[in-house]
Amino acid sequence: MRLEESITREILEQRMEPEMEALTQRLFGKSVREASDREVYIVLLYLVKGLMDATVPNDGDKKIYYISAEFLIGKLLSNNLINLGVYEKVERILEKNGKTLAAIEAAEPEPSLGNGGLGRLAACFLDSIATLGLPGEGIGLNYHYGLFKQVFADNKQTAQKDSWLEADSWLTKTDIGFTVCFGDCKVRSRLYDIEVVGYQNGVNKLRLFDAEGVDESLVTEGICFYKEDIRHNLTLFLYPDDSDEKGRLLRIYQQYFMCSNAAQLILYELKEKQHDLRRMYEHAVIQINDTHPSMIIPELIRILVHDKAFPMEEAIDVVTKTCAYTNHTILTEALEKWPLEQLEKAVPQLGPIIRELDARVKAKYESPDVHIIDEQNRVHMAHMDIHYGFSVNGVAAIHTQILKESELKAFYEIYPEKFHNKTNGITFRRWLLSCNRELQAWLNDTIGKEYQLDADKLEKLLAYADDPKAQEAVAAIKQTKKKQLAEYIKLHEGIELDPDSVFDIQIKRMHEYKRQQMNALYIIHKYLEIRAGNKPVRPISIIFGAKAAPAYVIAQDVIHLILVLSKIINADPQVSPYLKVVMVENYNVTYAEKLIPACDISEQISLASKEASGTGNMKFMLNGAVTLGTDDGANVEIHELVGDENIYIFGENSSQVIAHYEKGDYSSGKLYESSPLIKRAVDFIVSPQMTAAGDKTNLERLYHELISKDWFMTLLDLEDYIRTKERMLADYEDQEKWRRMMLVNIAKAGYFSSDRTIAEYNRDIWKL
Ligand code: 26V
Repeated sequence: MRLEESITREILEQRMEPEMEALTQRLFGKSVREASDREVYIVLLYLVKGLMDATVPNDGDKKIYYISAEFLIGKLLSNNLINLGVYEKVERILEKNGKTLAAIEAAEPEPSLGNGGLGRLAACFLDSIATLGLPGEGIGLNYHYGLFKQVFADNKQTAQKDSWLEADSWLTKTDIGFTVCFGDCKVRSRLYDIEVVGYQNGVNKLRLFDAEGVDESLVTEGICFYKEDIRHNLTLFLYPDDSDEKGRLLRIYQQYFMCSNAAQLILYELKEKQHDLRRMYEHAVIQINDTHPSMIIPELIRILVHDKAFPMEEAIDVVTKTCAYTNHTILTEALEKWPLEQLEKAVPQLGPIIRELDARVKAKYESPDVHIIDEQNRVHMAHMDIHYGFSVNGVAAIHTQILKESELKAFYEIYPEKFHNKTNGITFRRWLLSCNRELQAWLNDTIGKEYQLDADKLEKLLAYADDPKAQEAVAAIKQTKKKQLAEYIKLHEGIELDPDSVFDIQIKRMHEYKRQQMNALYIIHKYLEIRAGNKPVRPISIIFGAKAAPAYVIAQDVIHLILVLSKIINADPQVSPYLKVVMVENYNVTYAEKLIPACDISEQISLASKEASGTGNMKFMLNGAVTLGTDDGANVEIHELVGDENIYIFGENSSQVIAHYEKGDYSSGKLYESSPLIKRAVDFIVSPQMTAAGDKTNLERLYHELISKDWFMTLLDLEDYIRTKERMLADYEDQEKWRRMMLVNIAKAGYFSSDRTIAEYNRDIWKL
C-alpha cells in the first residue's frame, strides 16, 4: 500500500494526526482510540513509509554498496520516527488516544536478518551513511526464517524457525529481478527494498534479494529442511547448518546468489546512469563485509569479460579498484576456505576465473601464505579479497595491528598501502536516543542537543563528573532502567530480580573465545562462597543473553551449564537473596535495547587477541555501565579513553596469549591441579547436585573440555577475573566513585559513534 503520491513530507508532518485518523478509518473502519495496538502499528508503518517516500534520497556521483550476509536492523518504527524528527509528535498523538509507543512497538516483529556483531555493525553503518547524507545501499538477502528463534526446553537451547515476515512490513516489493545461473539450475530473484532514513537527513535503501519460488513448507521440524532442493530453499535461513557437505554446498549457493544479484544490480544501476564501465570505480565502491560476499569479485570479472567484452587484464584492474574488504575475525575456523571442487559444482562459471586469479598470484609470489588456492585445492576467500581489492581493514586498533603483524603479515609486506584500521562504532540514534529516552532527555537538558549530530560533544559531560546533582541524576536514570528491565524479565523469563542488586550483564553470541564459561565459573565460586557464609553486602544479578550455533556442541554445553546453575541458584533460599542468575531466551536487538541501559557491569571478557572489536562494549559504556574486560578489541581503546581509574582490566594481554599459542605452553590441567579455587569451581560442574538437575553428558563433556583442552584459555584468567570482579563490586558501594565512573564513561563514548567510523571509511577508502 502507498499513500497518495502527491502528498509532501511537510504536509504529512503537519497533518499527522488527521492523517492517522483517516488511515485508521480507511484500513480498519475505526478511530485510533478504538484500534488495537497492532492496528495502530500498521497505520504508523504506512504513515512512516509515506514520510520516507517523500524524503529526498541521498544522491551523488559515486555510491557505496555495502554487501553483507547479515543486516541485524532490529525493529524500525521508533528509529524511523526519531530519524524523521516526529517521535515526540507521534508520542503525543498516541497518548491523547490512550496508547503508548512502547505498546505499539511490542506489536512489531523484529527482522531476523543477522546473527551478531557483524550484522548489527552493518545496520549501524546504514544509519550513519544515511545520516551523513552519503549515497549508499546495503545489499543482502531476505531470509524467510532468518537465523533461528531460540527456545529453551529442559535447560537446553532448541532452534525454531523465526517467522518474522508479514504482509504489512517495511519491505517494499520492487519489479527488479535477475536470473542467477548455477551448475544445475537457474533461479530467478526478486528485489525487496527497505528504506533507511538518516537522522535529519535523506533516505537510502537496504536492498534484499529473495529467490522466487522459495517453498516455506520445506521446513519440517524446528529448522530442518531438505538441503538439496536449491531452487526452493535458497533464502529460507541465514547460515543453514554446515556441519555436513550438503549444508556447506548450500552455503556456497547462497553466497553466490547474493553476489551475482549484487553484481547484476550494480551494473544495472551504472548502465542506467550511463556511466562508463571502464571507469566503474569512479562511481561505485563495494565494501565486502567479511568473506561471505567475496564471490562478487570473480563474478564481476566474469561478467565484464564474458558479457561486456573486456580483456581479462582490464576487468581485473577495474574490479580491483572497486572492491574493498573488511576483516572481522582472526579465528581460523571463521576464515572461509571453500573446496574448489564444491565451489565449481555449485557455480562452474567461477572456476576458471578463480584459477586465473590464483595463477597470477602464484606467478608473482612463491609463498603459499598468499596463494588463493592452497595445496588442498581450497579457495581462501580472504586472500582473493586482499589481492583483488584496493583496501583491507580491521575493525579496532589492536585487531588491525594483529592482522598486520601476524595473521596477514605476508600480505601487509606486499601491500602496506592497502591496510587501514577503522575502529567500529554504533549509532547513537538507536543505542541512546531510542533505547534510553530518560538519559537522552537529561543529556539534552544538561549539555544541550549538539551531541546528537556531533558525538564528541558528549565530552561536555566531563565538567559534571564530580557534580553531586549530575551524579544523582545518572544514578536515578540507571535505577529507572533497572526497574523496567526487572519487570520485563519477570514477564518474559518468570524470574524476579531486585533492582537494587548490581546488574552484571554478558550479552553476545555464545562462543568459547568470548568465555561465558568463565563467568559461569565465577557464579559457581560465588555460590559456594555464599553457601559457606560469605554473603555479599549487596545482591548480585548476573544476566546472560546468547544464541549458540546449533552444531556447536561446546557452546550448547555452556548454555546448559548456565541454565542449570540458574535453576539451582534461584531456587536456593539460602543463596537467592544474594545471587540470581538469568539467561534470557532468544536474545535479540529488542532485548539488547532493554538490557543495555540497565547494566552496571559490562562483561567484555574475551581471551585477549580473539575479539576483533566488540560493539556491545561501546553500547554499554554509552549507557553508563562500567566495563569489566580484558585488553582486547575495542576494550583497548575504551581503556585508553577513560583511563585506568574508570575501567576494570584483568587477565593476560594479547601478546602474552599469542606467545602461549606459539609456544604451545598453556595447560589448563596444570592450572586446575595447582589452584584449589579453580579446582573447586570446575569440579562443581560435575557435582551430584549439578548432574541431578542437569544432563550428565553435557556437563561431563564440558568439564573434560575445560581440564584437558580449553583452547580459549578460560582457566588462564579465572583467578584474576574473580579478584577483579570482587574489587568492582566493592567499589560499587562507593557511590560517588561509581557514579563518577558512569559519567566519565558516557562522556568518553563519543569516539564510538558510527558517524565517526563512517566518516573515516569515506575519507580513507570510499572517497564519495
Ligand atoms: C563466520 C561464520 C563462519 C561459518 C558459520 C557462520 C559464520 C558467521 C559469521 C562469521 C564471521 C564472524 C565474524 C564476526 O562476526 N565478527 C565480529 O564482527 C564484529 C563487527 O566488526 C566485531 O565487533 C566482533 O568482535 C567480531 O567477532
